[in-house]
Amino acid sequence: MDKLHQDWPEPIVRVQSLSESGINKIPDRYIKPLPDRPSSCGDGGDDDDVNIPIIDLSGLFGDDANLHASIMDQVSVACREWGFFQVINHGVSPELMDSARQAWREFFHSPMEVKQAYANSPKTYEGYGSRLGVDKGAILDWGDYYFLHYKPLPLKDYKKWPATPPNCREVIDEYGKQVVGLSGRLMKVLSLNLGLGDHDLQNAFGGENIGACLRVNFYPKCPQPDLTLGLSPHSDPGGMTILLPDDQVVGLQVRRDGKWITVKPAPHAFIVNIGDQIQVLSNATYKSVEHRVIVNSAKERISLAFFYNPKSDIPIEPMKELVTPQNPALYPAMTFDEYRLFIRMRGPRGKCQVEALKSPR
Ligand SMILES: O=C(O)CCC(=O)C(=O)O
Repeated sequence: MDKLHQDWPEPIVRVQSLSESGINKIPDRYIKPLPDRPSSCGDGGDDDDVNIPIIDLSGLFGDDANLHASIMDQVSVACREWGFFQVINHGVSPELMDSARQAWREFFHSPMEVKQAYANSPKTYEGYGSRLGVDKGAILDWGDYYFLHYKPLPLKDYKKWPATPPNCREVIDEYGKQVVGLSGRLMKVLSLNLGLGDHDLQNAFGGENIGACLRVNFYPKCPQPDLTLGLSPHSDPGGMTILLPDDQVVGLQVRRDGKWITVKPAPHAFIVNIGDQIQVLSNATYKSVEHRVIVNSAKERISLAFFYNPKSDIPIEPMKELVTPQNPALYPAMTFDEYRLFIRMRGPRGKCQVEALKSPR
């Protein structure tokens, strides 16, 4: 049987159940090798004074040409130099952001039998999960999650979305609509900044037929946070990620110049990051950046990662306008379906997956 048609290689243990059982030592299978632990000296340490750029989008669609140019420029610098930035005044309702996070908190605090009804499998990953990757004996991350599809329409299946709390499906629906709207606006900005027409990047994603999915991450309290990670280093395989972080607890770290920078979220900000597919389409003008999540012993943490992806069955390759004799195409064409299959078998692995595609021609 090929790897993706099997079930999980070992019985699934919910990290939340482990955490709530009151253990004071984490099981061996969550203990990371020394160099991968959060405060290992080998990673250059954390830099507390630095933050990713914060960009106020409020002037983006107004009449002030200077302000407009300045915002375009801030996004351009953030995409080229960071691959990660925060946006405020982005047009998504702050109340909706709060209610989406609250609905998911309530879901994760529902009785286990309610959550188990949505238990997922590696075939599609949809539903309630506790591991990524199917390697038997793998060291696992300290987190549970829920994964669902919002787009395209044939994949959007309300029955696979939680019915608890009662407003959950309605809130996800409206949240998805507004975040897809924000993603479309950002795609235009990126496209123009790459020197393309405002619709070109979106068209390369398949126009209206993009994919969009949500992974809600739930990181329970951890009695030994120095030994493990909530989510191992990875770059996002899709197009662009719009992350709603926890409003109380930090945890996301971005790799920059060999150091891990802890993101300090601004109130009601979204964290935007470039995924592997935009790295490929932009011929590495914009790069997806490695990130990871640390956990702590005092507070649980929740985050909503909304992945805005190309249509899954069209070839994604460097855009012809960005390929010249001086800048040859760095990647071969591959559909997002093919790429995702490759990633899902292996789980989070830093940036080695997109790097493995590199083939100067
Ligand atoms: O929890 C976070 O802040 C980041 C989550 C993340 O990187 C992901 O879901 O891919």
